[in-house]
Amino acid sequence: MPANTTPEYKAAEAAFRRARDPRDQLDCLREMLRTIPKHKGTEAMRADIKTRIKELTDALAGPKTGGARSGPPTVIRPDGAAQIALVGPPNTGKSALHARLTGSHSQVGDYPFTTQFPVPGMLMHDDIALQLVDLPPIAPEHPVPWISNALQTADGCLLVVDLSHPGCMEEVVELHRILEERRIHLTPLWPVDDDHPHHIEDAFATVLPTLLVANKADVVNDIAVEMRVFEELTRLAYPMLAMSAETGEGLERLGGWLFAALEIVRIYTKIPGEPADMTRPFTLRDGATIHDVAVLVHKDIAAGLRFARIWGPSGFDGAHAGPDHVVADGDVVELHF
Ligand SMILES: Nc1nc2c(ncn2[C@@H]2O[C@H](COP(=O)(O)OP(=O)(O)O)[C@@H](O)[C@H]2O)c(=O)[nH]1
Ligand SMILES: [Mg+2]
Repeated sequence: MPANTTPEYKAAEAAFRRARDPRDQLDCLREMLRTIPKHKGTEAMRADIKTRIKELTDALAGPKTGGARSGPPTVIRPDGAAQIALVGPPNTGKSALHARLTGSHSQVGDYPFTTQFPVPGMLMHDDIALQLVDLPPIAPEHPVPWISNALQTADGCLLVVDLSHPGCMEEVVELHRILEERRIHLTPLWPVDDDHPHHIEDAFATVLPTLLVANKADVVNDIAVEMRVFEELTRLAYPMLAMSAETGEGLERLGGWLFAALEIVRIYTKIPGEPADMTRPFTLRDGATIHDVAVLVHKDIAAGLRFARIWGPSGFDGAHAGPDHVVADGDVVELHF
């Protein structure tokens, strides 16, 4: 962060870090550019902001006929309770996992670099959906110019590795180097607090909570031993799950793992005098309040909110609660405004 910035600029930067929707990010970037003090000390930062604005505008524009760029958009608009990106070296089975977990038709190939563009898909867990985004491999021989924009919208990532492949560790080291160059930092800590992103003094750093997925467990002799060896030799402390896209082994644990790690809270809303809608919860994060629920329902409701009645873990029998009341997973909430 450049020295001597204004509170206005700091607020815009904090909002940018929190923003997940690329369109909101673009608004925040414009606000950052508008509020940043214009002197020598902020020159590099202003150039960075302009580059980001240009990249994001291009990414959102999608295919351009007759232009230099063509193909699908490179930024996927977040959907569902969270967006999780699949990253990893070539041929580790990212697309095979994606297809099996989400029912997508992401192309699986027995040659590297089959996946060229982000492919979204939804993973169902109980009554919520998590968005999984399949991505091209991250490897030195295949630069992906838009990778930081694509990862900026994610809440976390699956680092998919193939422990049966002899070059696995070198590839994972390379992957980290490439990502760090693009200012993307993987962390074993879930979830990330956007206001204090691990003390990285870089507005454009992306800090991604990471789960290591040891895929192809079906062709590894003793997957638990291999995972321990990998952890010891690489010194990477990511939480790990073993899986096989081939046999389906371990796949059923992913939804629950992500739900807990992301600290997702499901809230069911009801209208006075009517039964609650128990089919489609709103999803928030641990620590969210009645006010946050109201914002999700409608911002006009949030503005005029007086109180709520709550049934469930954080209140019972329709007890009254104010806008600051912290909700809990499974609460039924009736908003009064
Ligand atoms: N044995 C085995 N092969 C797998 C598994 N997952 C993927 N593959 C194979 O690995 C190759 C690469 O898969 P793909 O999903 O395209 O990898 P990506 O480049 O990471 O997207 C394909 O031949 C897949 O059939 C698995 O769990 N076990
Ligand atoms: Mg692929």
